Amino acid sequence: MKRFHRIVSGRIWLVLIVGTTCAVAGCSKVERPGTPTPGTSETAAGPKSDVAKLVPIEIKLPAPAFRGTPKPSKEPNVEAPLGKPRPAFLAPEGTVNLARGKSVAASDPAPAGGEVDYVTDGDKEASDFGYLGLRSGTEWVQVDLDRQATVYAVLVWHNHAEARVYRDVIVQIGDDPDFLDAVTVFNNDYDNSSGMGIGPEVGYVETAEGKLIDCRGSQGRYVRLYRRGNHMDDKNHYTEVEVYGRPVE
Ligand SMILES: [Ca+2]
Ligand SMILES: [Ca+2]
Repeated sequence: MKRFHRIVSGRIWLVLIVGTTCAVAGCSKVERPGTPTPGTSETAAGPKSDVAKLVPIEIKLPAPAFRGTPKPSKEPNVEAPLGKPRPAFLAPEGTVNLARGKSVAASDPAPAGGEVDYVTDGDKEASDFGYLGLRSGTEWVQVDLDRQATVYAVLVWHNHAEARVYRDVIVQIGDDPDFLDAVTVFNNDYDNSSGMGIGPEVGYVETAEGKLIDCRGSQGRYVRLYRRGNHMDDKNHYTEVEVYGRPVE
């Protein structure tokens, strides 16, 4: 039944939602193939001696699965959908998803739905049974990459069955599991309601393409992703998190 739903949803979207399947924010931070971005050049992404060839990272997208009529968002500072597929994101050759199968911790000791393992199990399809649901408020999940890595991009899917705008999307990378010392690579909390400072990034609409965050070669072992509900309800969902990088030698 789940499979049928995905197939039907996908076909409907192929017909009806052409031009919006990639309606995500963040595409402004990526470049066309062959055009190194500031965050993926050998000077910005790592040591100057790192002259690895830049290639598009390979991303396997889930099926588009919007259902129902989207509830208009009144959230301020939300960028318009790109209206076309997200351009390829370039990173040094050998960059892979380091998060797959890795252990996940969450701020909520008793998640209302799902398991923390869902965040890195590789299943990104839209399903009410496929996401980790955390309590309301500012909550986080944290992926342990097992070892320090140079991170070029984080890709996250919340609940992409609906066109939700998640609030206070904050992503940090650090070597300390308690994140007392970490680098913030994305923060779109415009009113500091999560108490971590006002962030410069804008909001975006959740879709099957997920949100790609340019991490510009930040190094660390842990990646933490905060949320504070979304424009439809106060729930925090995590379907999948991918961390594209290379282990530090
Ligand atoms: Ca998953
Ligand atoms: Ca906020």
